Amino acid sequence: MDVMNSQPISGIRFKRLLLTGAAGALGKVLRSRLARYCDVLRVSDIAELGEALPNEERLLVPLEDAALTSALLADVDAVVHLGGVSTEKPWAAVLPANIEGVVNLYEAARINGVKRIVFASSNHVIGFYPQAETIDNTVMPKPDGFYGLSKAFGENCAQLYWDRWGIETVSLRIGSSFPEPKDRRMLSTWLSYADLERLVVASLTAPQVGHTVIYGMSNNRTVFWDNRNARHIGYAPLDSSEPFRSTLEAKQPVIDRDDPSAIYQGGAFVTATPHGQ
Ligand code: 15L
Repeated sequence: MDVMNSQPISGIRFKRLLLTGAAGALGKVLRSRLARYCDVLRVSDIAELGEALPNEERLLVPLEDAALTSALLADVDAVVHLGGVSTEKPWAAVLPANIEGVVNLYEAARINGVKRIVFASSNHVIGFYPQAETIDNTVMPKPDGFYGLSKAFGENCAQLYWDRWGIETVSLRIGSSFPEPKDRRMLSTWLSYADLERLVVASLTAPQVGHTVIYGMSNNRTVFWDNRNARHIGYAPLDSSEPFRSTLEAKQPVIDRDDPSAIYQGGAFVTATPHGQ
């Protein structure tokens, strides 16, 4: 269970926000945090959502069901879309959740007049860039598996709905959001839970975003990513992986330069089989 140690950012109030994927790892983190910024937090998932918080509406909705997804977006001010597969999986699992699901979500936004989506994309959209390179949000995608490929599709879907229907999205290429960084790669990719909240709130409230891609990382000293093109989001991370560096470097003193997970930004995902074998 995430222990919130930050005060909510003041002066932000929505009537109703929708959080999809609320039963997932980051969904659980954001559920209690986002509830502080709205009169009603509508939460959805395909998994059991547990006990309701006082200002919550809970709905079990498979996003591959277009009609249910359309109803899910009725009367919401904005969506934080975490729903779907969040790690490497066989295509049969990725297709309904992350491809059909994302199209249904954007169609539902268009039908219901929802104008802002915060889309949980992933660093696995660009996982095959080397760790030795610093990239910004203009590089060509280099997905490291079916999961990363589906997130690249989601980002393209966001771009289409901005260009044709004026629905704004901030696509968050989330690095590694855990209570603490777990290995040397995460010294660069770590996103603390408090910074995740800051990133999502900034993405919901920035005045004009069009479709913006931003990397989800804390204020780490060593980085793979450059967020200067996304300054207009106003995301100001306050945490850093630096306090964990000495412990993680002592645990993993030698980096195997022949190990793909040490070479590429996507880490172990670049060799994870997408076929479930
Ligand atoms: C992700 O996209 C995953 O959802 C998460 O479980 C982490 O493994 C993360 O990427 C990462 O790259 O560390």
